[in-house]
Amino acid sequence: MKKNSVLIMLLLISVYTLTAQNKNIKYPYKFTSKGNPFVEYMYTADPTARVFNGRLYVYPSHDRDTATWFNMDDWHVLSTTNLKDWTDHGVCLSLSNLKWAKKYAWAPDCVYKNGKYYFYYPTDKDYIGVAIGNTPYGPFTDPLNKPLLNRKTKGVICTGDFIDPAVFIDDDGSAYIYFGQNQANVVKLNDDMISFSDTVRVLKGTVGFFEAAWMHKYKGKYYFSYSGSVSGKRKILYCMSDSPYGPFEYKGEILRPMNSCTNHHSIVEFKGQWYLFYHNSDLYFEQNPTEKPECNWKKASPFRRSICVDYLYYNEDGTIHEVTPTKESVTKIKE
Ligand code: FUB
Repeated sequence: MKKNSVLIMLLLISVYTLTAQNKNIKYPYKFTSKGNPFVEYMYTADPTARVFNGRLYVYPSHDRDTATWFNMDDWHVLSTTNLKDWTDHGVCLSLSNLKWAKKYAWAPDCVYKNGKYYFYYPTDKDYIGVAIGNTPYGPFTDPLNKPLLNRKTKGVICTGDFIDPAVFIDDDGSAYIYFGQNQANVVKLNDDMISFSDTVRVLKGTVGFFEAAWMHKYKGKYYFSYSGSVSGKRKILYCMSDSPYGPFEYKGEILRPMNSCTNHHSIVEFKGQWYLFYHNSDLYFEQNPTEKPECNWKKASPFRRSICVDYLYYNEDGTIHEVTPTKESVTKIKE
């Protein structure tokens, strides 16, 4: 057989494998992680991990099987109690459920407050919406019938895409939403979680911020992490502060550049251990073995990503140890 025919055959097999698996799936769908990336039946990206009632939930975005750009339509929810055995609860929200959003269902977040789950999501590269659910896996419905925030909201500075909301709830119950590209914006949410009276501010002290805002707290300090670069390719970087508003002090790198070109993460503590969730294009490259497994914006790989999880450790002084991505992923938590 000629080399070209072999290549075409390999390509067809890989496309068929993903789409065929997808078509037969009935939700909730249970699967076991075989290592990183841990979701193999569809492409997933931008994983936000949250813990509700002793169960870890992941809210990824969903890259299409045949994507050649970030044309994403819906969001799934996955959950686990041991990081090995997972349930995909299916689609929790779709662009088709939103009257005002047309395209680009990108990186979401979900938090719990006052008996409800609040799902925050960007669309159209211009809007950030909020939807409410009674369970962590939805279904979520839009209470506002309009975006919560947009790039023209007073105080917003956004010279790039208006995307990537991440909500942080402090120990006193105050909730802050971080978002943006090129500039990291923040605004405190009202107690209803679907409005704000505070002014939007731009965080001071971040270095090389691009996108993928994430805030977490450890031993009384505020850690703002994000995809960005000091020079060269996008890494996961972080800085620290004594306040959720900053000013921040830049601390360094958490994760090296990924073969997916984009880098997007979340940091979560679950059953006494800290984890870094992130994405790469390893599944795509396994399915397309003739392609070089490196970032290439001219190929489909940046748009067919897959989520991973590895351990995250702190140093004695509270700084974060750089995470080494593994194929093995994490081990099953004993229950
Ligand atoms: O998934 C679409 C976009 O790619 C996200 O919003 C960015 O953070 C990047 O991962």
